[in-house]
Amino acid sequence: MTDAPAALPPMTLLIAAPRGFCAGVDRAIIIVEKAIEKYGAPVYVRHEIVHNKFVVDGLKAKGAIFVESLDQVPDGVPVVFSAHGVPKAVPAKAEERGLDYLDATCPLVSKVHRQAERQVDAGRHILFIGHKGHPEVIGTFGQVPDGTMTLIETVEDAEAFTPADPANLSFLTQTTLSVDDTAAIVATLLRRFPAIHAPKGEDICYATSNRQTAVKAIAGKCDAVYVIGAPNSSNSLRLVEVAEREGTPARLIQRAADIDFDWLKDVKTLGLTAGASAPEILVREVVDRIGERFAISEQQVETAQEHIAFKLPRGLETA
Ligand code: 0K2
Ligand code: SF4
Repeated sequence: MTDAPAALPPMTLLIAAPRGFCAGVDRAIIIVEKAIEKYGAPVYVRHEIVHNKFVVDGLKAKGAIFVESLDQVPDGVPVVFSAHGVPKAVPAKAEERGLDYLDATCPLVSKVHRQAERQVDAGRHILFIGHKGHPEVIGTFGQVPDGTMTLIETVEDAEAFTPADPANLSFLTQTTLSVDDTAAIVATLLRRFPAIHAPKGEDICYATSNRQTAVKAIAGKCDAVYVIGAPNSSNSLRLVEVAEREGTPARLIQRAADIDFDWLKDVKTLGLTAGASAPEILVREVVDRIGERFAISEQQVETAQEHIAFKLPRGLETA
């Protein structure tokens, strides 16, 4: 007689919504795919189109070649700029070399670029709230002349900044920041510089803030949270921080192979979400892998619905 298989331990999965791809990521990936259809392979892409290895590997298989600098793009082949945006010098250089280029910068990042130009035209010095070295920050700094923008990463930076002219300041932000940390930095700037010019709307984009609200809604009810996303994905890292601040241990994983079943040993309720650059197929992969070891019951917890889509650049709509 064979033993009956031991019953799997129960686990509730609370799956945050919205999660995963945003409209800017969708658009950026479609731009690369359509560029390959239109021009034929290879199409070069400057920087990871979005910060996700699975996405990048999928596009490589279709004929995309990823490089970090325009200098690595040979003459006569098309190049796509990533969703995070590029300094003005990059398209200028592409034009100088006669390269066909397609700009996959998210329209919400481009909006911040235009605001930066406007502030400088109005004679204001810009305090840019963001993370040093991130490609979006490099791209936004590259919209304005050197010396017209100062990076503010923390409340301490906001306390320490000494302006040449406190009456002519403005602030802008990276699109993928922590909503709560940014509010604290902005409050410090407003207290110190009451005349500072604020952006019209939020620069932190709808997708970033919706995903943070959604993970906040589940984290308190969970014993642990997994965020699916890449270690260089700013918006994904922020989701881990938000969950941890609710007092729940949280970790970033790229896909099912990264699941630590020791860490899940005593977990009865696990929260799951995904950054704006992480495809839903990886969420399903993680759920299925956990389902091999636990008797799972899945619940979606929706805090908002998203119906945003961005137009493709001219010339690609029909490709
Ligand atoms: O969150 P990040 O800016 O690091 O970028 P990704 O993870 O690629 O997500 C897409 C957002 C791109 C621009 O905002
Ligand atoms: Fe655009 Fe926001 Fe998505 Fe970045 S996270 S690509 S700013 S919609």
